[in-house]
Amino acid sequence: MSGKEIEVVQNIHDENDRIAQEVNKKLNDAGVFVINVMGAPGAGKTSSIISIIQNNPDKQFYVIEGDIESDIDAVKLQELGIDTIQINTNGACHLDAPVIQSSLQGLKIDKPGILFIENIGNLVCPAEFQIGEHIKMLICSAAEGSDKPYKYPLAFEKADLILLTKCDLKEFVDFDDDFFYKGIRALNKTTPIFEVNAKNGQGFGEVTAWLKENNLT
Ligand SMILES: Nc1nc2c(ncn2[C@@H]2O[C@H](COP(=O)(O)OP(=O)(O)OP(=O)(O)O)[C@@H](O)[C@H]2O)c(=O)[nH]1
Ligand SMILES: [Mg+2]
Repeated sequence: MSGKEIEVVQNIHDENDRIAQEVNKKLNDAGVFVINVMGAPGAGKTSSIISIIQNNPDKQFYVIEGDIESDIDAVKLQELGIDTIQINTNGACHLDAPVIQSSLQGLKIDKPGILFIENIGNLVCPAEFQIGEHIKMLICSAAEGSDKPYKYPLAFEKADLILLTKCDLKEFVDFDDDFFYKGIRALNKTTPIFEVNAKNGQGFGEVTAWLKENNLT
């Protein structure tokens, strides 16, 4: 990359971060805690969001669903009575702060609560862009294999909370716990890691307890 190209990329990141701060301030002032949900396609992002919400029936939740195309996830959440809007990027591999800023006009926020922003299914690009979040929650499924922290380090390094989903499938995919945990801890010494199964709700009680301990719900 030439010096000029590096400068342009840096300017794009700086402008994105400035808008991300504005988004964060606006939501923070409204008493809304923002969780950027990242993970590969099909890792279990939507299923985990639903499980966490169902574990906290008395709390107010909002969801912004990011997908390249379709409204499948938003419709699923809306049918469960969850305040959700859909964003389609029509090709872009991640959400950015300007997209979130303009989409907020479509989300009626009238109570404090938690806003999940489900990022585009992708284990690379979403980790590079702030979108106004307070924390990043990484969803990684056992079915993806235990080597993912080694191959896609940035997402694991930046995560404030990690959910290892589809733990019911571990035995069928030769999942190596020690290898997985060792890979994460080499990048990120402190992030809590919860093992969950959205098919029977296992592990989501612990996730809820962590959110409560940290005064997020
Ligand atoms: N066995 C098992 N299947 C799961 C679990 N969590 C999710 N799934 C299934 O995995 C598939 C993908 O789940 P989603 O929650 O839609 O994944 P996602 O990350 O939101 O997918 P995209 O939005 O398309 O990137 C669905 O068929 C789910 O039923 C789990 O804990 N165990
Ligand atoms: Mg989804």
